[in-house]
Amino acid sequence: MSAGHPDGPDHVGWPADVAARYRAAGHWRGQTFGALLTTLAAAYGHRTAVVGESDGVPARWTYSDLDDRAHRLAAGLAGRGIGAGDRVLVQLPNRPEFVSVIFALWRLGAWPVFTLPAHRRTELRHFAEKAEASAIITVAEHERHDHAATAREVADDVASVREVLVVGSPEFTELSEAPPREFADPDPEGVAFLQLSGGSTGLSKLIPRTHDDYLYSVRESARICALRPDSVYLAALPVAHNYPLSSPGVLGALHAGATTVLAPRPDPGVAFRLIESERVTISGVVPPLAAAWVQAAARTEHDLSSLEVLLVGGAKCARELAERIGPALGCRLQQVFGMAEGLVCYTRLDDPDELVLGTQGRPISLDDEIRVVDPDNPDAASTDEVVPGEVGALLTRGPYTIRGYYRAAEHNATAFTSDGFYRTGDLVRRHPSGHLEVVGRAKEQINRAGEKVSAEEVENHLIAHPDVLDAAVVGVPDEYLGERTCAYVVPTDGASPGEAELRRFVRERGIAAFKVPDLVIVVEKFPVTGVGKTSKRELRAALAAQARNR
Ligand code: OOB
Repeated sequence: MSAGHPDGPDHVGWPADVAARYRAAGHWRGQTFGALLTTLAAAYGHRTAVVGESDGVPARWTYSDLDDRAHRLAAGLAGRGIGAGDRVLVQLPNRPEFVSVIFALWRLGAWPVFTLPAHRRTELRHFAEKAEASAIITVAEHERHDHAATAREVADDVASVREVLVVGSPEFTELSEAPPREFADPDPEGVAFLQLSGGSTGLSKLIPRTHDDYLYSVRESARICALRPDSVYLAALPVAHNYPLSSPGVLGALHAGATTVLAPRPDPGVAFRLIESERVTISGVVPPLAAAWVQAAARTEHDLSSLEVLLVGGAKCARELAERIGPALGCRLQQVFGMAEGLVCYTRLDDPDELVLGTQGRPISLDDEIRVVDPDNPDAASTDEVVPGEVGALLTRGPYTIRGYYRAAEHNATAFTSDGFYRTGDLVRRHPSGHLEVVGRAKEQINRAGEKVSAEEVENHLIAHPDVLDAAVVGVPDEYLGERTCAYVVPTDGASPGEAELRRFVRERGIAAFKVPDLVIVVEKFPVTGVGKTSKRELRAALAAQARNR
């Protein structure tokens, strides 16, 4: 582990014998991300690594440029006291500096904590506290939000945060131009960064991923998605998310010596222009975005003929949508079902259409262990498997799936089985080929266009309102988003809170806009289950009935 941050109560690693097996199999190769960039610069120096815009100014960096920038920035950050084992909140939109910042941190052995541009004060404060972050790297403004001001508020509240660095500011530019220095390469089996969980019980958990484990998934993702040096990957989704970061994402594209184009926005207007101008060969989107692209493709003037593969994942891609993608966009569909905790499944490019259209793929690795267990038993052990072909709850363990969240011993006791399987909370059917079909979810999470919303987290914000006695948040099927959030609320005696007021209240608690309930329904009381718990099943049924009667 990195200096000063011992493996211990904070971080659950793989058992020694299992780690030895992953090393022997060649999955874990003892390379860090910093060392990888050095290798890439030597192999692909003059090829284009990253294309994007920095504050409206077009940028086009070769592998050598990126390597040099990461070296200089690492030296600049070191000069500000950032070093091995430090946690640094990174909140950056899709711009080239995202890539130089994370490689600079990796070179220092510091850990990026990947927050999304959508996150707000309360979430950032939680991540900073939990990680005891020493710095926040952000931008001045993005999508009309003053990120620098929010970061400074967080820094005022969280004692560990010593620095707020604003990409694009003169101060940051100066840091980025420091004379390059070499730093000791961190332990490849140590934590490289903290990714965020979607969250199902309260707030998002921090996910410790190591250089070795993540690089294995990146390398295999690049291979499975057939990335080559002349591939061009369009990062349309926010790149800090695990999917556009590594499935195959920016890191997969870099690993292959390919070019990454960072789209500042994912809508067809921006994405199609970039596909044409940069001759993009591959991209990855969530189902609602795939639907928007399919629709827009029918009337676009842009030439999309370079596009070979479109990955769709993050949420279930309906069969009807899956069938329209290839014909509409003139490319091959590749489904991806993954999670920041580890496991990633892909349909393969040479799979028969039936599997590509009807499943969410099979795991990256033969060493990904998959168990499908009794869905009605939340404590099911990894050995309680259902009959093959039946629907069950997915458990997994493997060479790039974590054994525990960061600093979360209590939660880990239920999120993982005693033998180290991660309880994904997804309901799946396993096909004889090993492909998984995702059929639902057993976790208290709403998947809103691929963005994950923890019901409990939003309920807690609602209950904080003086007029709210109790709250229950459920997902409602939505044609465009897949699901929307609906909050049922029981008011305190005599109170009658309005929907707009409650939505405003939740937003002003400082959370991402995608977590603000789409719908708020005030009721007198909640239906209860046999044991007296709020019956979300009945609330969902009531919503479905209401929708039918409309
Ligand atoms: C990706 O990662 P997360 O951590 O935001 O969310 C993971 C969860 C899964 O447990 C599952 O509930 C859902 O998102 N999910 C899908 C899906 N892909 C993800 N549900 C149905 N069909 C799919 N294709 O979302 C993520 C990470 C890496 C690659 C792709 C997606």
